[in-house]
Amino acid sequence: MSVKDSAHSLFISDLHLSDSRPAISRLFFDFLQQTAIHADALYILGDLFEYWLGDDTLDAPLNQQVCRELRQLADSGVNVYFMHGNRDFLIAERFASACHATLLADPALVNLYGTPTLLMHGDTLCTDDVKYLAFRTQVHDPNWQNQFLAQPLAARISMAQQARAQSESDKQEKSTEIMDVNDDAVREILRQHHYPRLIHGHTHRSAQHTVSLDGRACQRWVLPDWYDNGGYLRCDAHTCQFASLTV
Ligand code: LP5
Ligand code: MN
Repeated sequence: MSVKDSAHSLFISDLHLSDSRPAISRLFFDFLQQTAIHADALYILGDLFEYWLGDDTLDAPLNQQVCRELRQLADSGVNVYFMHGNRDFLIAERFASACHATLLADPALVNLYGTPTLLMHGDTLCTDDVKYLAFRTQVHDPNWQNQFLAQPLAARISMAQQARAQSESDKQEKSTEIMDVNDDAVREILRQHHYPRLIHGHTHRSAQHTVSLDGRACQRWVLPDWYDNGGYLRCDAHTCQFASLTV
């Protein structure tokens, strides 16, 4: 069977690549070279990096390597798409063009082999997490971002570390329900986009859900994180299925 006969796209998110977990970076590069190379498209739905402090960090060794590997994939004919997560929302056009990737808005509605499919990172569906959403509004403000990006790198690293520490401590106080998607928010976005299939990450609770809504059954696919091992979702014209990758 030729590659075209088995046309498919792959979806990943929440890799949280960082120098502190080199095995996951290696797993990702192997995935790009051995698995993603056979796909029509690779969709990275946010949190590729543990955090991103600005496109002026592109020449850090790990960032450079990730970019080189993505560029090789794109240059071999695979469309590479990138959506922001809550850790790497500062990725901008300079990064995307260096990697030969296309930045996607969140949400993005795509026609996947005839099935309308809504792609999201997933954080905006967690509407019960009021404290997180307030933080998100602040750091998505263009003025805040310009001021942040104008700081020296050492100051940005320090602020990111403080934010991470605060986030970890706040999460101890939040229930698992608060940090999961809100069912009404899911229904609302599905209605707004005329009942597509939904694929998102962020919650790290990989699963396939069926949302019964207004007499229809919408599929919601939640992508796995890449903390201990890795994984991806593969969709073709007929079906979607999860696959896992072992370090
Ligand atoms: O990230 P994760 O998955 O562990 O938790 C998320 C939510 N937390 C966040 C915060 C990020 O982890 C912070 C790191 C981002 C670095 C980006 C670049 C630098 C930006 C610098 C910003 C100052 O996204 C967490 C959710 C959870 O998902 C589940 O959905 O609950 O939300 C929070 O924990 C938010 C907190 O409740 C409130 C925000 C605290 C940040 C305070 C900033 C203090 C910095 C002071 C600097 C002088
Ligand atoms: Mn996330």
